[in-house]
Amino acid sequence: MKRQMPSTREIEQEIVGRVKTMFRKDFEMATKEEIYRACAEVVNDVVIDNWLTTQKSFVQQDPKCVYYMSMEFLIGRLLGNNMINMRGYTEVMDALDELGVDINEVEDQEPDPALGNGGLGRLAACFLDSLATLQYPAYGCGIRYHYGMFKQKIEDGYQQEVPDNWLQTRYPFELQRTEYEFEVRFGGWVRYDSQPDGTTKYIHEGYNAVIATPYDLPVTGFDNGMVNTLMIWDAKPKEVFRLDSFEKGDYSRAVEDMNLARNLTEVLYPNDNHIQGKELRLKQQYFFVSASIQRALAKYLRYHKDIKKLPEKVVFQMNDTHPTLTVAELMRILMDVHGLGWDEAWEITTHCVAYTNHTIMSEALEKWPQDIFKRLLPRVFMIVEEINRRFCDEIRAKFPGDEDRVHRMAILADDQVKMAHMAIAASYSVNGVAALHTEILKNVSLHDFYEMYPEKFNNKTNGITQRRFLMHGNYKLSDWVIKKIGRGWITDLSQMKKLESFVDDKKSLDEFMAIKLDNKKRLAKYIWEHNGIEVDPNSIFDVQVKRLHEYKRQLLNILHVMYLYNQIKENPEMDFYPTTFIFGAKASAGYENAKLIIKLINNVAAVINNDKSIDDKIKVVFIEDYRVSNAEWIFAAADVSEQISTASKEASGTGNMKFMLNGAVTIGTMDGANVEMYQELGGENIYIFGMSSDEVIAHEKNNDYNPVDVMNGNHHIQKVLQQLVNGNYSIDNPELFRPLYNSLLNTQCTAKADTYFVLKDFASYCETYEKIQEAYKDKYKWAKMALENVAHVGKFSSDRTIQEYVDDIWHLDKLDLK
Ligand code: 73E
Repeated sequence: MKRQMPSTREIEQEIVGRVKTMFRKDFEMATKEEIYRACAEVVNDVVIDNWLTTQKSFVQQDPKCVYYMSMEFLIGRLLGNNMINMRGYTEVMDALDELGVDINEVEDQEPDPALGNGGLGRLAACFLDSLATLQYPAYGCGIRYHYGMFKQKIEDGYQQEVPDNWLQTRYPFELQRTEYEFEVRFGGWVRYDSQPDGTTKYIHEGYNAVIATPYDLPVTGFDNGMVNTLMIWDAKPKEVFRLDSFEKGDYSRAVEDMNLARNLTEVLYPNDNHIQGKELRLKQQYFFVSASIQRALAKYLRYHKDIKKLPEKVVFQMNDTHPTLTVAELMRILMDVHGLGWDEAWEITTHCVAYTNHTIMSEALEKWPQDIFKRLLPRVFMIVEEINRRFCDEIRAKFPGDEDRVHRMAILADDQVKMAHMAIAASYSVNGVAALHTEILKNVSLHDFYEMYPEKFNNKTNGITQRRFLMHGNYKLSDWVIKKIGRGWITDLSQMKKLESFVDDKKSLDEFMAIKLDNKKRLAKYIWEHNGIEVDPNSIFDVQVKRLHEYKRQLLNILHVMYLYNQIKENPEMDFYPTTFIFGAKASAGYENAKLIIKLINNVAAVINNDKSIDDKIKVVFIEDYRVSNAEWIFAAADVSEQISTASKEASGTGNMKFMLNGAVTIGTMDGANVEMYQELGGENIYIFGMSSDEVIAHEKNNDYNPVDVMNGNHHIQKVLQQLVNGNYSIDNPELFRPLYNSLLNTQCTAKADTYFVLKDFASYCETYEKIQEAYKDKYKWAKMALENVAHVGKFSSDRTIQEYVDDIWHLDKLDLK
């Protein structure tokens, strides 16, 4: 039976009681942090009962389970999320209100668990939310990084990275599970032992070992009593000192295990869409993959005897190539631990693993040097060699005489281990994350593999959870929608289309825009408190928030702002609707151009915001430390959503969907899921500009794009580019932005220039932006467009995405919680 949250009155008493027993304090003396901890326990109490019930149903019903393998889970804060899903948010808010405390301040005490970089990690979190809400049995498997995504400080316009010590004080939502610890081994060598029956036994010796300890986090479903589990793994040394080595005086060997365990889970690699190829990352991958598989198999074998039937109960979904070691590690365990032969083990493995591709960016492709791989994972490497040998034979059988193809597709080639190739060779399903992306995989990036295994390829367009990104982040709009069309959309977002009946009703449009204005005021206050910049809530809020990457083209956006500023300066009487350009983005620490773009945005902001002559027509704001918690407020306040990546580069995007859900109108390229938003919305409710992905891909292939020609033909671009290097935005050091200038033009050397077609799409972007300016002036026209966006967002719920994964790939049954 589902346990419900207590009444407001009971919650109030419980909070006061908890503060007393946990901190030996009267409520009046408690700090905000103590109140937060008390609230967390009140909510945990309910969550844990439901967690127990869910786990009992697991045992009774013995359903098939998906293990979502991901190096990143960007779950965000849990208190608010769990209160919403337990249907107790209002009750806790009212209880706190009675006690004279603001719920926002209480929620603000929770560290934002930032165990991910961006879209890929946040997608994993949305998927867990939807799995629990749809009542599908699932485990998330990841890493308990001690330091998550760094906190960003802006000093003098530059990004500074500050460590995110989220575990400094006890995290109230995790549960250490020492009873599910497993050993994970690195290094050493493999000894062969011939058996009397003619088979060979492989014995791993001389390794370093760590103990993997899982911490379980509850994943609550919405209003259904379902609580799934996210297990994040931490490492501890097997022996603090190896006594044998220590006695022999080999101190460094003695502390090896200890150091290995210490380093393993220390920090998340803060790179989005980029792989550095550091050995420690390979260790992290093997660590969590091995531990997760061991736990999954232990659970399976507790209730089943026949390991060969594993695919009936278990599926491992690999979130990009990062957990691809799942393939080889499962093979190893099935053969070396459970004694299966190769063919039996391969049969099981290839029916248990599926792979999602998230990017075509070449710098994000995982390739490990074979020597490192072999030294670190000697037995696993042997297995990869055999997978590769058989895979190459299979290619030769299907495409006789095509050795070029064998070389292109091999798992082991060019002294590297190509993780995507292994993932595809072993998976029974390979999916892209938006329709266009999947087509590009099939026709371009993974074309060889598509020709080999067309039946494996399928598309699963990404989605987002409306529980966090509307109910929690924008409760005013959420309440309004409930008033208009009821509550069905909370678990069935397609019902938003019922809002269609209000798009021509002026009274409804007034209410809708009044909520937007309130949300803009809330953000304006945040900006005032954090940036000291005064912005006008009646101006257009134009927002681009996402990781900083050249392909996402924040540079195009800020160059356009520079252009608009020039226009207004040259023509002060020009008709221009005041606009606040809002940016938020973290750059990977070593990504020089990305960091310089942040500096440029801040310098442009400093010049424009202080120019009295333009009458506040433009404001530019860079929001520091963009993350899940402030994202919710930013989406809620946006009028215009900037989704302006170079077509073909953004596999899907999910921010685009969050803006749409909150009634912002998109200006974007035909890239990723924007294409499907366009299909859902019709051309009148979205602003599309720029080259198509086909055009981009053709230019890349023919190598025939010359940005200098574009510049020469457009004096607006010339002026803006000159201003990059004439000190206009960096008086002290006119050369500061030269690297950006060079990246766009590169007149000196032969290196590629303007890889992401910023200048090529510039004119089209400017033209399209003028239409937005025009449209905003017509209040009802704009309101209607914005509401059409909410009404057509149905497809982009992660509930829909998960149902497709279940139907086409995982084949799970819903858990019965009655
Ligand atoms: O388009 C997004 C997509 O919406 C894509 O760039 C992102 O995944 C999102 C969810 O599908 C993504 N991140 C990474 N690859 N694709 C990535 C690669 C390496 C390290 C960390 C993240």
